[in-house]
Amino acid sequence: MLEDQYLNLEKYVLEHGNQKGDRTNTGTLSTFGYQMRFDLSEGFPLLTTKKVPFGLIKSELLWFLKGDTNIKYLLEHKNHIWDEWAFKNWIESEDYVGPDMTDFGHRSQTDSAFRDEYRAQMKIFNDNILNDDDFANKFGDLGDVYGSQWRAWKTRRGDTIDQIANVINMIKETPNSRRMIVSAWNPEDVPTVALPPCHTMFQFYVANGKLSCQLYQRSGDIFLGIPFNIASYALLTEMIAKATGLEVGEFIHTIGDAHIYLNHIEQVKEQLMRTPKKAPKLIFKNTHENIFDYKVDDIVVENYDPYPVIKAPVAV
Ligand code: DHF
Ligand code: TMP
Repeated sequence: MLEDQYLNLEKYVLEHGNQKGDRTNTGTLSTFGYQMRFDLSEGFPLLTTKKVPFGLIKSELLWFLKGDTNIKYLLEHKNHIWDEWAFKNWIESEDYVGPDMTDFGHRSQTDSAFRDEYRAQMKIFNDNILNDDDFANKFGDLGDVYGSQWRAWKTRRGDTIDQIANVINMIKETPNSRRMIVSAWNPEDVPTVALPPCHTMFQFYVANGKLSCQLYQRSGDIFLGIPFNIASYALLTEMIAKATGLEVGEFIHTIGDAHIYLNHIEQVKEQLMRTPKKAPKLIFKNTHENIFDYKVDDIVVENYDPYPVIKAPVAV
């Protein structure tokens, strides 16, 4: 089963992970260097052992592909997965006059009075982003995150490189190339960016009329982030295969620091008690020659019958 790749990762890290501190002070069980292989011809690797919100994965990927780095687009699509990182810019700025939000990630989990205040401030923040363009320009932008690295990598000469357009051209024109790489890791930007890129670089490979993709992810939150990342790169591979007239091969997911946060262990154990079901099917309702033209409604999954969602707090 496609999903066993992921469940085996959870099992492996539960059993063999090193107990290790981390930037967010949550604590993790962590393994260094792990690889999963998903044969995309077997189905679409959206987990069934818990409900994974595919709509959010789609809008996030289309946001990256547009080259957009402002969470306004995500909010317009009711996608809140990047809110905390933009919110942080606002509360740390001079414009912020509300109650103290320092360390909101931890405090909102342990202090219910604080949680209400935090939710109220987050609502104000979201409303401002959606309704006030100046505010959105100032605080909605996450800086040089994926959208910018992928579509408008800044060069020393002062121009930009569209890595996605370039890699699609290479897949079409020189499919045997061993240089079909998109890199998001820019050491110059790492100190200033909201969250240094977790998906550091990915490479394409063409053989026997099939397109494969391998991702090197430097850091992976096994319970929350990784299920999104698997589905997102599988979707990207499917879209690029369509655009280049190829079938899909494998998605190979290589992770550097693969970790289970200590406050996700119960959730992981609960997930491991569930027996995976058949993987869903990805359907393109409309296809576009130009992958930058896709809209969220063009892409759907069919026959997705997951177990219920398992909630877990995100470490900020
Ligand atoms: N930080 C950490 N510590 N882990 C992450 O996975 C992570 N991911 C980021 C940004 N920073 C991160 C971007 N991607 C969720 C999933 C992916 C994601 C951010 C958040 C998440 O919370 N997923 C929940 C439900 C989300 C919802 O329904 O709104 C889930 O149950 O999958
Ligand atoms: P770090 O920068 O200290 O590694 O923290 C980033 C955290 O976010 C880490 O737990 C990995 C997680 N993450 C993912 O797993 N997938 C993602 O796509 C993103 C953006 C983050």
